[in-house]
Amino acid sequence: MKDFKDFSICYDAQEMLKKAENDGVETVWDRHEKQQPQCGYCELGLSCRICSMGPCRIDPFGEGPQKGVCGADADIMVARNLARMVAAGSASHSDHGRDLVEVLYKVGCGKAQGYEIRDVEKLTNLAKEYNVYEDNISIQELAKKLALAMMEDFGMKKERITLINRAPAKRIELWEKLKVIPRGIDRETTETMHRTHMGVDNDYVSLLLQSVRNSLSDGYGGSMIGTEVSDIIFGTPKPAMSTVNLGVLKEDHVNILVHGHNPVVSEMVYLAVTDPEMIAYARTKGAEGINLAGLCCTGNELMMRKQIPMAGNHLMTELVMITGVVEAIIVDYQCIMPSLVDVAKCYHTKLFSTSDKAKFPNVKHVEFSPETAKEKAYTIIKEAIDNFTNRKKQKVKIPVFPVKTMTGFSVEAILDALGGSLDPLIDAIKAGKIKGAVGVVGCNNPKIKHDYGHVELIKRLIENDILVLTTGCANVAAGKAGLQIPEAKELAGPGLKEICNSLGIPPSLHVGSCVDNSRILVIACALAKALNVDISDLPLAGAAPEWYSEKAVAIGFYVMASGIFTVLGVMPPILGSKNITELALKGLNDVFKASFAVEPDPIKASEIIIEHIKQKRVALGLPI
Ligand code: SF4
Ligand code: MSK
Repeated sequence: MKDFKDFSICYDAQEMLKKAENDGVETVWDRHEKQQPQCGYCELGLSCRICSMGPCRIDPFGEGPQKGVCGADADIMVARNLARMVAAGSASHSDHGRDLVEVLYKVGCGKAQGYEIRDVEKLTNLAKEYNVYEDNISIQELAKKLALAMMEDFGMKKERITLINRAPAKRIELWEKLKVIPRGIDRETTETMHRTHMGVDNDYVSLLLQSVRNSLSDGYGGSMIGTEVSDIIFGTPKPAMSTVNLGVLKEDHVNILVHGHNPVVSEMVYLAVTDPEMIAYARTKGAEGINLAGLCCTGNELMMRKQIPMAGNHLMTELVMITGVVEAIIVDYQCIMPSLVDVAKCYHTKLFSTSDKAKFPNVKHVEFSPETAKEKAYTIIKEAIDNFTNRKKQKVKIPVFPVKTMTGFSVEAILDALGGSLDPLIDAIKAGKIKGAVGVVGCNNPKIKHDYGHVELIKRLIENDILVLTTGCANVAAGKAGLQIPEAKELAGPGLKEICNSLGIPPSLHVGSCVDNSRILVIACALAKALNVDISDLPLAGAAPEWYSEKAVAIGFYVMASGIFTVLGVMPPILGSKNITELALKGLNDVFKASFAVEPDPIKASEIIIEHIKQKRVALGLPI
């Protein structure tokens, strides 16, 4: 008998896993088990299939081949594989950012029905930052100008991307010395792919430096643009309450879920489900109304701005359908497991794909573009409503009641909560009330007990007076565990509790989706500038306790390269190269003044982070 408590700490997940077994539905955990043992060469980074002289592998025990057919050794193989992960991750975030810039441009041209400029102040500020501001032109014209200027960041017209200038002077100086300032967002990804072709860059250090440059083109480029333009078009998030877990689904409503990363589609879906005519139509089918909920980062985007409830994170995306009450899942792109199509077949759920970049066999594809998004959203919602009558009562089970969670902590919202400046936060850090801050980010991975890594780490950090900022799937874990409501201050150490009390904030803040890690960068840069130090001097750390995605590798690289020590819960495929392992875990400190640690046990990870923060405080002459 399987004990599903070994799979997830969440009761809703455990109950749905039991039901999956009864319903004969295969899940990500089943497939993970069937894959055991996973390939040891690949785990170590010691396999290569870059060219057709291969595939090749290197024997880690020194008995078999030590070089690929082309002569690539372990260092080259590991570095190339890692670099390609960074390139894929950066490309994903950056292509998402580009889609938003295109919407901004079409809003400027008056061709994007349903979309508008919601944050004029941010538009104006960014136009100034991009040096394209004119005060005698319309908002629409300004949107167009900014979009065109941002598009240039993607190409090779420039020496450096614009928003890299947000970093403190000392960091920029270091990046200049190391020649890792990104020149163009697309350019760096292309160059990484070029360098990792057989017979181009055969020096592992050089490959890793390019990986850093590529990742910075994501963090201060594609992702940062993605966040800023989303705020301009959809509104800059403000703190507000919402709900989370499978209990957000409603038995008497048409349940529609949005999944993926890009808010371009989901915002139009939101518009359609709140239309009284559509609600009236749902009533004609016997439903009380329409219930929209989110999954993964599209869910985060909607929750941050519209307080739409969150059904679950990465490992919940199959389980959500096992409730038997989901009429439709509308997906955009990224982190959408192909298996969703098989799970949907076991229930009445209809899947809809919306991007030509992310299609699924046998799934209805409704192509969204800024020009047609609104009408397409209505088409899908109508079909979802029609599907309500196909629901099978005997298959329905919603295992929990929803829990409250707080959302909306954009940089602007954090500044507002602090009274308009970072000074109260700096004073609290100086006085030791807040010992430091940690970004806990990233996915779920069946290699780690679902949500255990996130929740245990966050609990330990906040009880040690460390403020936590969460993004991506970590938000959902923290929210479900009740760590993101102001009442969670009771779980915090005395200093952090006092600050949370006076500001009315939780000790763990929902900062947004995966691209919104850029918000954490902005805060780190602003703190360093305010104190006239480098980011690496600050008592900060990053953690990705349950990461799975190539995007997380890109994030890890740009966070480390920004000077922030980063702890990973899952080992990246680097152990096959002693040189690269040594560099990642230690040597990077001499180059970037930050490095990585890998620790799957969240309690031990918290101890490593707490010690790191202590050391940074001592170096700054602050009380510990
Ligand atoms: Fe083998 Fe070299 Fe080709 Fe990789 S690039 S598959 S190591 S021959
Ligand atoms: S959704 S990248 S599983 S955080 Fe951003 Fe979650 Fe990771 Fe996808």
